[in-house]
Amino acid sequence: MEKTIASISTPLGRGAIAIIRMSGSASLSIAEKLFYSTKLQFKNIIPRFLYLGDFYLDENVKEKCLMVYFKGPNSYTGEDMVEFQVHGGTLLTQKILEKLIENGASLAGPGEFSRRAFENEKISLDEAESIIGEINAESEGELNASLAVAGGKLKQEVVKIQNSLTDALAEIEATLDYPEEDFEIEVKEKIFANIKEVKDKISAIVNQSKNLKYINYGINVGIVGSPNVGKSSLLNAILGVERAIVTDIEGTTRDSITESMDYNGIKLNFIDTAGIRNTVDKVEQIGVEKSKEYIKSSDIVLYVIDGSSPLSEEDKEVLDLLQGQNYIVVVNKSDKGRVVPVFNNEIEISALQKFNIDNLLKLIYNKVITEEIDFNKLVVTNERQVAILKEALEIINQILSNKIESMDIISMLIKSLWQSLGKITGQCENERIIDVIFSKFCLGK
Ligand SMILES: Nc1nc2c(ncn2[C@@H]2O[C@H](COP(=O)(O)OP(=O)(O)OP(=O)(O)O)[C@@H](O)[C@H]2O)c(=O)[nH]1
Ligand SMILES: [Mg+2]
Repeated sequence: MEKTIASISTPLGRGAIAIIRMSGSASLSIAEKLFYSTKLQFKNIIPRFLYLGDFYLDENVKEKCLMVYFKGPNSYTGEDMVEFQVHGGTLLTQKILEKLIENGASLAGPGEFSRRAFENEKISLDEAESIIGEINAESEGELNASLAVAGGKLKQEVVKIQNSLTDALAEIEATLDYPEEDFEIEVKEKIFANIKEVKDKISAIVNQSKNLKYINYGINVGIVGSPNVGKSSLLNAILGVERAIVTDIEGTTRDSITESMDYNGIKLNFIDTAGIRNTVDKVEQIGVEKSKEYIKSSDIVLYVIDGSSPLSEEDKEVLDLLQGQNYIVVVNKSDKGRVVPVFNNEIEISALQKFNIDNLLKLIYNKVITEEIDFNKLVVTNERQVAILKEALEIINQILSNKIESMDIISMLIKSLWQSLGKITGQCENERIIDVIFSKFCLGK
């Protein structure tokens, strides 16, 4: 018999309420030894009803709390479950957990509740993964994408595709019974049309997920330029708070500062850097080196210049460093008039007067997100799932390549396509990969 597991499911630390839960066939009998409520007879317990009572930590020490029982299979894990809602506090929750373990429960490992949910077919593998995505989501886009997958949108799509592949396999079987030439050609055409449709569906999902890196981690935007052009002022104008120190002294910013904001569901991570110039100051030198590194590692660079005075030698040096990078020329201090020439791919702003900042954000977004993201469609943000979809596309291309004549080979490839897709939902994924996936969960989930 499977062990009954227990864990604290809310974050550790002080909070108004903490939840400790158990899953497994002994849940109720363990609870019976420790929880007492005048309203409750355990043999007549009503599932999903919240009972107020006392949890006995000791013969004389009790803690008022709420208890709820979920009768399997109607629970998160599919097993019998009991949850206690208690006053938050590290020591108290720890003691309650210890009590459950003393009375027969085992400590749950990370993701063990969700793993049981998967094993009892309450959730598929892609749904489990997107639950991790939801927990870790930092931008609205990432959250929405994860919610859709957790809600079964991807699974439904995969199952639909698999069903049409099963139909194709059945058709192939039929040709083996009727080996006339004409019939075989007819069936082949039908199958190819079917596979092309599958290809379009998968390609659409993969295309939507092109921006996966940006949806998951955001766009890194380096703010670089020579000293005093207004880089830190720009960061502050974007954030709407005085985050970075601004002075009229060259070399004010020495260390880089990163701050993020949400734009259209995508996180923009701005990195204000030290003005690039030759300097004897050791600390500033390190800052300048860092700025140069940020030029290379950013997804897009804002090359800030002071438009009200001619380009300096330093400005030109920075421009040289930008060759080959994705960058926008940000002509700042427009309030003071303009003397610099017009650049390709520029935008005029005033950090001081907060002029044109919204348009700058739009420009950054459009220059990086070249494939429009439609969060109403299915967006897969999990790297493993996208890799499988790409693998499936490769098999499809093999099937559609004109080189294959034999029905046997087509049938074999369709089978491997079917199995490949099964890895998304976990239908035929091996134990080891499943272990890795669930180990990414936090404790108590
Ligand atoms: N008139 C005007 N002044 C600005 C504008 N933006 C920045 N300044 C001024 O320019 C000076 C330098 O601004 P910072 O934001 O510190 O410049 P920085 O590029 O971060 O400078 P370093 O950190 O030294 O590299 C300050 O006196 C700002 O008030 C602007 O749009 N218009
Ligand atoms: Mg600065």
